[in-house]
This record gives sequence, structure tokens and C-alpha cells, in this order.
Amino acid sequence: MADDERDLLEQNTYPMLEPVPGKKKSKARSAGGGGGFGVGAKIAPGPVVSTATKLRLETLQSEGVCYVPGVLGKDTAADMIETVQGELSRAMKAIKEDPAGSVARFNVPADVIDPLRGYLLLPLRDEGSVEAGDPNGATVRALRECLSTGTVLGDLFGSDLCGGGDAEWYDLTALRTEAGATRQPIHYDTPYQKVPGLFCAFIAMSDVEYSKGATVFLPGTHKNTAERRAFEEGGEAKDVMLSKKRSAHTVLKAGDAVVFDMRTLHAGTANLALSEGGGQRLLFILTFRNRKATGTLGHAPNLRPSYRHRGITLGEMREELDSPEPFAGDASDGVPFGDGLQQ
Ligand SMILES: O=C(O)CCC(=O)C(=O)O
Repeated sequence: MADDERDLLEQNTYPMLEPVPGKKKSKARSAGGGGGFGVGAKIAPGPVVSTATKLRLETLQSEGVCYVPGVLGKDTAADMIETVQGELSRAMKAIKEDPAGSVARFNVPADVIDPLRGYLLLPLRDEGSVEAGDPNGATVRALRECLSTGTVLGDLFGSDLCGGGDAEWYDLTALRTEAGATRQPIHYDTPYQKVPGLFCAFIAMSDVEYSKGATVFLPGTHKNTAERRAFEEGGEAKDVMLSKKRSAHTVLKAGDAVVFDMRTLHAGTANLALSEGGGQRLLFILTFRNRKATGTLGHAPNLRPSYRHRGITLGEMREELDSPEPFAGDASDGVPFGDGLQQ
């Protein structure tokens, strides 16, 4: 099915570009990178934000997805690769000794871990830095660069569109694919409801060429449009829509992100064989929930178990990140942040 979808989209797919001010959507080369959506668009930036952030918010509202370069510094991105690889080997070792711990670390039981594609649920403070007594390990630094007020991504998550400071922390994970991982079917992560419930950032920790797997997005499909309805109908209606639809795929440099409204249709493309340029792809993933969306989310939090359903907000995370020892003590519910592994 995924390969049929690829063939249908192929003629009309473009690399996603940054939004450009003042351009009309229909003239934009990249469906995901079109600008000018602000003309008459309802903007919900929340606090005072830059012109670039406003444009990104407008693009998120109109397209459901926006390419955002440079959310992580190159050094932090490189440190995160090392940290995530370290966490991955610790997690593999831990579940070899105790397979029952797999769900807390990988979100799936040990016997269904896919060697080529999967999620690694991350702690707020990586184990390596906790052991070294370093309060400012790579994960804390990455979270500061992504979530603090005035940062590129922080201003998007902190906007009214995503729920502002009350937005609830929902995913903290690394997505790993390896050479040979197949393409995903087109899907949404949260079903359509009028108010967008979940916003996610896929952040590249190293350069991700198309051959290592991109994410292809169908811009505008976060709305209840004829295209979206054709997708839901399936069969021929869906195939006709896909054969006409302009799609945008990500080719990310280390530190770049794609931010999306999780109602938007998308799919991970194949990570090709090593001989064809495939290889390990690691994305750092952050999601926040807009509490104003009251419908079903259809997507459980991708968080370690004891971080879930505690109502930890963006505002609270920012306070922690401003402190000298983030996440070392208790959260506002009086329970330690900890490593999130307790069931
Ligand atoms: O691999 C990707 O780029 C997309 C992953 C994704 O959409 C998913 O796991 O739901």
C-alpha cells in the first residue's frame, strides 16, 4: 500500500522549504513552504513574537506543517546523537536483563521491537549526565534550546495555537530508523477535530538526506477539506486525490525541524539500503497538547510511564529549564520528575 501511495504522489512531490513572506500559496513551489497565508488569516501568536515566528504560525495554521531551520545548535545536535545512542544501548541492555521493562523504554513489548524502526522514550535528564553529576547534560541543553521563551521552537509551542504556557507536555522521544526500513502508509497521528490537539516537532540530530528516509506531508489535510474527506473515504477517491495532491518532503540538516499539526496526513519514506545511501536516522521528537481540544486524541503520550498524565506544562518545564538544576527535584504535583521509568 505504501509503495502504491508513493507512486501516486511521485509526480507532485517537492522538498519542503521555509515559508516566504508575501507569496501566494498557489505560486509557492513547495506546498509545505508556501508563504503569504497571513493575508486575512487568523493569527494566534500569544506573546509578542518575531515576524518569522508569525509567518511560521500562519503556515502551520494554513498548511498544517512548517519547516523550521536551526532550532538546535550544531554542537547540541551532535551531543544529542551521542546521548541518544548511549540511551539506546543502555535500554537494549536493560531489556535483555528484564524484557518486561521494554514498554517503559520503547513503548512496545520486547518481542515486537522492530530492528529497523522504533521509538526510544527519553528521560528528561539523560542517564549519562545523571551518573556524571552534570545538571546540564545534552538533553537538558537541547530542551533549553527548544523550549525556552524566545527560542525558535519555544515561541511556536508557546503560541496560543498550541495552547501557550498551559500546553501539556506529551511526547519526548527519539525516532530511529535504519537502512532498509520500509515506507509508512500515509496516516494522521490524531483524528480531525476542529481545534488542533497536538503539535509535534521532528528535529534532526544529524543531516538527513532523502535516502535515509524523509517525512512526506500532504499540506492542508489537517482541515476538513474535500481532500481530507477523500482520504477518509479510501479506495478510488483516495487514489485520485493522491494522484493530484502536491506533497512536501523534508530534507533536514542537523538542528533543523519540521513542526506539524498532528492532524496533518504524512508518512515516513523508506530508509534505503546502505548501498543506496540509507543509514541510521535519529530524530529528536517533542510534542505538546493544546488542552482546548476536547475530542479524542487517538494518540497516547509517547512518554516514559511515570511522566504521563501528570499535567506537566510547557510553563513548568520552562521554569525548570531556567533553574540551575532542572528536573532534579519535584514537579508541581509534589512527585519527583525522576527518570520516568516507574510504572
Ligand atoms: O518516519 C517518519 O518520518 C514519520 C514517522 C511517523 O509518522 C510515525 O511514526 O507515526
